[in-house]
Amino acid sequence: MRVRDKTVFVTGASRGIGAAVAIAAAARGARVGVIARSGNDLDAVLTRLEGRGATAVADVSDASAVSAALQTLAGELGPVDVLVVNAGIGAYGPFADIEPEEIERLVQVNVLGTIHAIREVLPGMIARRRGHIVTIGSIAGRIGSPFEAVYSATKFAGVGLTEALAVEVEPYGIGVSIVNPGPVETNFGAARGHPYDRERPKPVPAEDVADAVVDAIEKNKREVYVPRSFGAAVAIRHLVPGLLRWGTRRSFRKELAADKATR
Ligand code: NJP
Repeated sequence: MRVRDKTVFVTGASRGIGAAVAIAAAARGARVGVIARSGNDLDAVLTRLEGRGATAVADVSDASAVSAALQTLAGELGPVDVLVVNAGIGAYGPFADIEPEEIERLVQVNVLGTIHAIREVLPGMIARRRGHIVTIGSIAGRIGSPFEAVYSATKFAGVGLTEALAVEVEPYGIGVSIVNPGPVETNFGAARGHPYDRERPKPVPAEDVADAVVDAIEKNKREVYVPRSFGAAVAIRHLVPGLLRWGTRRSFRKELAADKATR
C-alpha cells in the first residue's frame, strides 16, 4: 500500500520515532493523525505535516481514551488506512530492584496500549478490506536485553501479537509489520531515567526508523530491523543460543560486575 493519499495514524508521535514517522508519511503525501499525551508537542509536529494532519491527546494505557482519540482523528481525516503503534516507554536497572508500579506501567503502556489501539481500528479495516498495522518493537523484543528484563518482555509480547495477527487478517487484505530498532537518537533513554551510554551499537537517527516504517508499509514487510544487521544476531539467537548468551554476558560484563559489587 502506497502511503500517498492514505490516512496514517501514529501513536507516541509528539517526539522521537513517532514524530519522524508522521513527518515522513506526510512528506510522501499521507494525511497524518498524531496521538500522544503532550498536546503542545503534538501541535509542533502538526506544523510539519504539510497541512494534512490532525492531533488527538490520549494516554494509550487508557483504552477508552485511545478509542476516543482514534475516532476523533478518523472524523477529521477519514477512516484509518495505516496505524503505526509506536508509543512506548523503557525502564533500566536490575530486575531485582524494579518496583511493582513500574512493571505495571510498562505492561499498560507497551503491551495493553498497543493492543487497545489495534483492537479499535481493526474491525473497520476488516469491513473496508484494507489496511496496514505497524508496531514498533525493539531488538530487545527478539534478544533479551540484560537490565531491561521487563521492557524486553513487553517487546517480546509484540512479536507474538503481530505474528499471530498477520495470519488472521491477511485474508481481509490487511498487512501487519513489526519494525525492531536498536538504539535510536531520541529522548527514550532520558525518559526512562537512564540515557543510552554504551559505545556499541551506535544509535541511529529516528529518520532511519521512519524510512523503514514507510518501506515496511509500502512493501508489506512482515519484520524489519534497523539497522538490518540485527537480523543476523536474531538468527544466531535461534540457531546457536549458547553463543548468543556468551556474547551478551561478555558485552554486559561491566554492568554485571557493578551490580554484583552492590549485593
Ligand atoms: O521514545 P521517546 P522513542 N500514552 O521517549 C509517547 C521503541 N524503541 O521515540 O505522551 C501516549 O522519544 C511520548 O509522548 P508523550 C520504544 O520502545 C526505541 O525512541 O507526549 N503516548 C512520545 O511521543 C517505543 O515503542 C528505542 O510523552 C505515550 C513517545 O511515546 C518507540 O520506539 C530503541 C505514552 C516516546 O518518545 C518510540 O520511542 C528500541 C502514553 N502513555 C525501541 N508514553 C530507542 N529510542 O533507542 C509515551 O529498540 N508516549
